[in-house]
Amino acid sequence: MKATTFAAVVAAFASQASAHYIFDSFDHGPAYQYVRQNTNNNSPVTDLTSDDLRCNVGGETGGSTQTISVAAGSTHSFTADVAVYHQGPVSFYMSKAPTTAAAYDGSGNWFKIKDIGPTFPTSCNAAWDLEQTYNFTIPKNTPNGDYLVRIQQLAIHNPYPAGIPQFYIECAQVTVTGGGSGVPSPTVKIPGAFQSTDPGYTVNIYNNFCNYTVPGPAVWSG
Ligand SMILES: *[C@@H]1O[C@H](CO)[C@@H](O)[C@H](O)[C@H]1NC(C)=O
Ligand SMILES: *[C@@H]1O[C@H](CO)[C@@H](O)[C@H](O)[C@H]1NC(C)=O
Ligand SMILES: [Cu+2]
Repeated sequence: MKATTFAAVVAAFASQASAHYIFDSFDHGPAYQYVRQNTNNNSPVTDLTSDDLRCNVGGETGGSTQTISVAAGSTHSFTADVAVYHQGPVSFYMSKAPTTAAAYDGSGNWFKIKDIGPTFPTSCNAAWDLEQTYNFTIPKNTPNGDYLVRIQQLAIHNPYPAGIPQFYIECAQVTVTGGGSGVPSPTVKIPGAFQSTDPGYTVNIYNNFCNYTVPGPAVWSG
């Protein structure tokens, strides 16, 4: 769904009490097959200092989540239960597990592999890519091994500081095969990668909104 209509937003609010969205499916598979299940349902994380920013509340380990093999250079997707309808950027991160993806809590280094920011088809008039499914590609030179792949949609529809940006995040467990000897950089820790002073966090998208910088590190293109 490219454009979210006002009617769709109203319908979404009417149909779910605390209506948000959750990226529960990887490569269009069953919910939570390869995505870690969290315990706050479709609610966002808003605390910039919380470990919950890694893989959502209750997502510290794999539980019954399986790990899927993905070839370096191949394209995969996360799908949400309902299409994203709060404006904001989407980013994808990866972090290598010291042992298995299932056992990893995401406390190590993360690197970013993709950003989807707004476009400005006309000056100071943004278009957001609000979808139910978002694609990403595992960089070709990613070293083989187990990783968490993390999707983050940062909802900034209620501008800071009156509103608080909302992080919609999930982690999938993957084993990268056919990879290379790249050195992913720059790396960040989560929490720590996002500050309440980031322009992409504090911006008011309804007021003189003419450019946008997606929060977090630069993308590693691998
Ligand atoms: C997502 O990936 C699939 C498979 O590679 C491709 O057919 C589709 O066009 C992609 N969608 C977007 C929005 O990039
Ligand atoms: C827009 O660009 C200006 C000038 O480079 C920069 O200072 C500002 O932080 C940017 N705004 C956002 C929301 O990224
Ligand atoms: Cu919401």
